[in-house]
Amino acid sequence: MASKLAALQHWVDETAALTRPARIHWCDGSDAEYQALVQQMLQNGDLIELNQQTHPGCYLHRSHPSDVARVEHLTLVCHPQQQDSGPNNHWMDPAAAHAKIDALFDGCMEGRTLYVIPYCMGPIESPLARCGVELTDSPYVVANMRIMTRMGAAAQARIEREGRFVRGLHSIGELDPERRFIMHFPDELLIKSYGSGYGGNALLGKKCHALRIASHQARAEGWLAEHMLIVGIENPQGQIHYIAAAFPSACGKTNLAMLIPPEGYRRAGWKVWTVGDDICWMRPGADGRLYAINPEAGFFGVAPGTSASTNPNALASIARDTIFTNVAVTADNQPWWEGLPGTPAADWQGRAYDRANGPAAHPNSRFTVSARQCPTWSKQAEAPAGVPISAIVFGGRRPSLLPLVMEARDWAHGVLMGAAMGSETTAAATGAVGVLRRDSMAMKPFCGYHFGDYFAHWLSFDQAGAKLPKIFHVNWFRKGSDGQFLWPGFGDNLRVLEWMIERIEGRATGVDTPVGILPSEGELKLEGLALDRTRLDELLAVDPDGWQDELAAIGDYLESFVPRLPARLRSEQQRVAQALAAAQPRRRAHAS
Ligand code: GTP
Ligand code: SPV
Ligand code: MN
Repeated sequence: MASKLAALQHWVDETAALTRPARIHWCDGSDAEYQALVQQMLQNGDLIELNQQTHPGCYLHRSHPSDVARVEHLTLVCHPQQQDSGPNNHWMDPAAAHAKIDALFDGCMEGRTLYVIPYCMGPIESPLARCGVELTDSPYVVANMRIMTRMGAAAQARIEREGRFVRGLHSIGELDPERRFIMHFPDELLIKSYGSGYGGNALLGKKCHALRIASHQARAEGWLAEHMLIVGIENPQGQIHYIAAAFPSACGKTNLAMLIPPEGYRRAGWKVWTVGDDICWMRPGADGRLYAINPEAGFFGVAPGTSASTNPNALASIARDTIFTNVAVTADNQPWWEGLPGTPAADWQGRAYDRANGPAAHPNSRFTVSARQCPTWSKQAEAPAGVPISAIVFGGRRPSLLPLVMEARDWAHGVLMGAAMGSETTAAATGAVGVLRRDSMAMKPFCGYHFGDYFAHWLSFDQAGAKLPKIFHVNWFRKGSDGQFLWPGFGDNLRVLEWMIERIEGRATGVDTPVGILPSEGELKLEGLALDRTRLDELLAVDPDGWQDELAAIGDYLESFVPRLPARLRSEQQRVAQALAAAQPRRRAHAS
């Protein structure tokens, strides 16, 4: 008996009877265990040693070429009633889903080891943290979970104390896309994932638990589980504002969380502290403010584009003890991706590099690294009570229309901004890249229940006594007529965050428009930035016709959640649409 908790022991026994592993290993989370796993994977080819002089403790994993990203069409949220999963999720009847996936699990671990991974999402002493256990036959998953979560003996002790945990069963199966499912059973606090070894499909503590299952729990318990970074902005007086920001996958969360201030800001004494780069759990505290923890302990970050000019903090973090997945390598066996200096010798599939084969590193190639290795890792990231949130930011890749920044007039307007979010798709999920789609609160692939109920849950935080954060919307990705990004982005995004803080502290007035409050003349600090006036005007322009079309499209989108669409959200959309129409009757005929 390896667990004192009957429910845990029973589930492990039952799973072993189904999957028939050759042996069972209970993970303790120790260094020795991690090193032994690495040695085993170096021998069986799951890991390839990188240059240990330049990158000590760094290894490369090449996943199956058909298994390189999340697979949304194979990801199911199985509530007993289909309508509870909503049009935002794929659904299967739970009994049918269990039967289908259990048939795949039948005998799938023969000759293999079943690893039992107890883990805690959040600081181990935090009342906001939640625990889970993942059962997997993948040592790569174990090694990644060790970096990404508080994994091992301490988590198991908490689980045995609390008696309640999220169950996640995973097997790489045959890595056959035809035999691949990522299934969620929120009522049972249960995840079953088969046939993928990649990222969010396989590291079940991450998107499956900390977002899909947790969002369902959070709704029942009065908190929020969100696809957000958490960053602390310290001004020269030493005051820190914590900001949570939701951007869809591969739209800039890791980069904003690790931002390095522009030169002038650094000299003035501004500092940036990283609390989280992907997931945020928050709940109202006794003082009415929202308090947030990062449930993760590491970063599973996008490699391409990470460089000394864009994200030096990430680059410093991954100089040692990092697992790289699907990056390229140089002739002297250093990890390489597009955006780094030097040249690749072999691409992400291990072929001699040939530009005819596309990028050397897969566009969704990643690094897995402990958050403790980040130079700007915040001490408050370990605080059991979490950090108070001053602002919530929504944003996405919008080549046109959406201004650099705008502020919601109140909570309901902010919820509308979040619900209406759109972004061009990226390589983080399989499918077409660069297609504009609605991605409410960056949660389209991750909300474990009906979006209509989710919007209502967001609205419900607006209660007497609540001291809610201000809500903003940003767009770092607006393009000019030359097709280039108008805004420099990265470190310069601090200029936008500073304006938000000025608004929070009541020092900036902003200018009211029908779509939100924008910086007024001179309020965005642009010293040291070579941004000409016409580009700035374009970045902050509000095109009334374009916005009327946008509000109509938002209205249509919201209708898709009827009958669960909250009336308050629809009335908010109508309010903005009417304000736009009143401010500027249409100039051009509607060409449709
Ligand atoms: P997930 O881990 O998939 O959730 O992604 P993420 O939201 O953390 O995105 P990340 O910060 O890894 O950025 C993804 C890509 O966007 C990288 O190639 C970045 O270089 C690029 N990027 C990030 N911030 C900016 C920005 O401010 N401007 C521009 N132009 N590109 C950016
Ligand atoms: C994302 O796609 O938003 C990620 C990577 O952060 S994954 O862990 O694969 O979900
Ligand atoms: Mn993400």
